Amino acid sequence: MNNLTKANLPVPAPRSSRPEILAEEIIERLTYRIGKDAKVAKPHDWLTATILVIRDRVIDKWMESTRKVYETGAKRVYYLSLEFLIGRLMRDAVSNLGLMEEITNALSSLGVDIRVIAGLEPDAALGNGGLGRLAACFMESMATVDVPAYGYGIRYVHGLFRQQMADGWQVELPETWLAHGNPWEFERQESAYEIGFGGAVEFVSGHDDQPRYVWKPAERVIAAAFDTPVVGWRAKRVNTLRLWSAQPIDPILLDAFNAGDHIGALRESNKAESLTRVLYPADATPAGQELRLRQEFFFSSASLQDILRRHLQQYDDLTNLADKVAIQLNDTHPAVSVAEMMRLLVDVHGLEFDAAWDITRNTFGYTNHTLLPEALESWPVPLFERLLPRHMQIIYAINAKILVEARKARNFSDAEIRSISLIDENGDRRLRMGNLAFVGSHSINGVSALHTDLMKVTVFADLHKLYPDRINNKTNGITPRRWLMQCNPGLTGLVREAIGDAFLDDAEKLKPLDQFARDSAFQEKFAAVKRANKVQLSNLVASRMGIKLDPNAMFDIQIKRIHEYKRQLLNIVEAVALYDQIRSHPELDWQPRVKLFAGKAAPSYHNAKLIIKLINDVARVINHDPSVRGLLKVVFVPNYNVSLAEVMVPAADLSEQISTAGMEASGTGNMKFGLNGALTIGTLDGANVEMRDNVGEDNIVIFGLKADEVANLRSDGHDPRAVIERSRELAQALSAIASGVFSPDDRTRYAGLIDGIYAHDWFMVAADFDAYAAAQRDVDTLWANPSEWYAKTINNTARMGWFSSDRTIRQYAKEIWRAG
Ligand code: GPQ
Repeated sequence: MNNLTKANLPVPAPRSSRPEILAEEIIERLTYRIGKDAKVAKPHDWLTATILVIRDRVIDKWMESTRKVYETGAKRVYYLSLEFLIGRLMRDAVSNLGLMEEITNALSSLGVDIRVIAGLEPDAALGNGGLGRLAACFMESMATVDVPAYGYGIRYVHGLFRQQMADGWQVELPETWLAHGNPWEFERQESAYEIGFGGAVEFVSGHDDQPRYVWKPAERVIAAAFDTPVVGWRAKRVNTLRLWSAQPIDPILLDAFNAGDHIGALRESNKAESLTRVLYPADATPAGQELRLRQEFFFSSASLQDILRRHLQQYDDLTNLADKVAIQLNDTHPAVSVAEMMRLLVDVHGLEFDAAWDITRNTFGYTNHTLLPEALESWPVPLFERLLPRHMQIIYAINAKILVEARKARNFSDAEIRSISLIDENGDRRLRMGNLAFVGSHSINGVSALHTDLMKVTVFADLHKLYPDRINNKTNGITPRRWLMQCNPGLTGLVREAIGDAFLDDAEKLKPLDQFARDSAFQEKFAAVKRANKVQLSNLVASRMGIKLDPNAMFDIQIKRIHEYKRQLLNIVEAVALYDQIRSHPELDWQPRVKLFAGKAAPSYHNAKLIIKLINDVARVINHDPSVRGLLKVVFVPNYNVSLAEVMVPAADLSEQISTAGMEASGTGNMKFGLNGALTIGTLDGANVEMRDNVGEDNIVIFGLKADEVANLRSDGHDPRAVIERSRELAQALSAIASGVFSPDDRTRYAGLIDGIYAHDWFMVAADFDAYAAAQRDVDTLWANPSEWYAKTINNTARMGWFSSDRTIRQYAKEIWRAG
């Protein structure tokens, strides 16, 4: 068909949104796409049919958005991330399309309850925690604020493991989100690329005096694209999340098969497919395994080949790449992209090295998400060189260029030069991915003001001296669609009643709600919404765990990955101290509390898993002790994921954001809770600092050491033993845990964990304990005064709008991408 006849092809009319039509289409999909009669269809079939109908509405907008970028020549933004923690999509899509009522009615006319089938949708967990969830919020916000963007990542067959409890211990089970197929995605067999590994580099003499090289990989696999449309609020725009799946070049080696080697015949195929089979479950701790580096290169190379193909198809010119393309590296996981872009520009497209370098640097931006030294990715040079020999060469060339530049720029000491180098020469030689991402980008951003300031004086101190204009801050945000409107319809309805609808399009327009903070009629309604959300969570806990919660008690919640720096241990030690106090001072006016925890531990993180067990051990004792008189309950809710967060966040009275100051880059759970009307108890860490600035210091409970105090204490010598001896409550709680009061079946279970607090207290659990316990008693006092409590929590909802990821994305678009 030639282009003329193509241009004359009819475009289908946009789909109707009338419930009768929707219902008809659902039956039609059930029959012709799924092959089921409505009479025998299972709930899953209804879900799939419904998603297919919703997807059609999304497609109309999707094509329009894609067409528009071609026509206007707008700059495209590419967000490269090894993780996208998406969660369920149906409610999000329906709500952003504005079809909630219509779909609900269509389904109910067919005798189907939307809540029942919505609960069957798998929770897509292609990520570990905050970093992956941020990528998902960003995808939704980029569509909302009309930035033409593509997310690129990996289509893991198994997302983050399912967490089960066995006698209080975490057990990991495989997750199978694709078991019933994935009706949201489109497989694009035509968008497939070859990805190489290993082999050798060959020298080819060019016509010019520039040496030319070609990489001859020893192994090759295919990257195949799967696209999921991402709808923005009010369906203004629909962007694409493109996830790569690895496939073998030869699905079966027929020679081997015919010779009787049936297993060997599939070896290639298995090897290719294992590349994208599972998500690495470690959060902020590099696994350091070859497969991980293969995953990183695989998705980087596929994405860059795709980006260049699309660009060349439209512009047939690479010199304007940085004007038309912005690529954001979500942490260092895709940092090898810097070298791969250079290889593609120089070896494949024939650009000069220096010209290619300018294009590369002007195209990339890099977001850093942690300062933890153990979390900074680096690869042993021999491993990297074996897997990516041409990239290693290119990196040496980049390094030479940078170090010459540094020597010229100013009088750097040898130590400073060593820290700028892309190669860490201390011990075995390692390639520093953070440094590679830094020098290959025009913008390096942190994720909260404090974190960005610390970046400049810690990990990137010397690179910052060399390139003082590159580090900038972009404080994280969350999408208010998922994290207010969808997860908390009660509060959303109440706010609309009070201040109208403007906040639906601009979260900062929640501000007028401030006027209602001290309005007792409004406070009552606000409290009723909170209580209803607590009842909902109580029902979930009752049905999953058989534990009964009192929705009148304060719900005190800490949900996030289990990590020592996040200090779930501080929280549970305080619970033990409180338990002591309640028993020894029964005459005092204790405020009933339920302490809820949820979160996964990396399977290889011993102390994190032990902390989960400790929480469960403490829960068992406290929850069964009649002398507690229902004043304290401890619950660890298993298998934390996005969907569980959507129930827990709206039900929180108190939000625990208690990381050791200087260690949490930003936090985003903190924002979700504040927006949903919880009071925060927290340290001056990450974005908590900016939350305090926004909500006002009277509306947040801040305690503990500040980041500089932690640093000073660590360098000047902290004597935890002396601190513990001065604090009776702490000493008693620690000794109870260490001596086996909560683990009669294994009295020494926690001896090592508690020993760490006595010996070095790296995470400042002892150092911050008294301040934390005192802050908790302040919280009790506030809770005892409901009108004060609700005034503060209403102020929180009113003042958290700035933490919308729409604001964050607008800042990225304006200051980093120059797009949109
Ligand atoms: N974060 Cl390096 C992760 O979730 N995983 C990681 O591997 C790294 C960081 C988090 C970080 O701990 C939080 O403070 C941030 O709020 C979040 O990234 C998003 O920036």
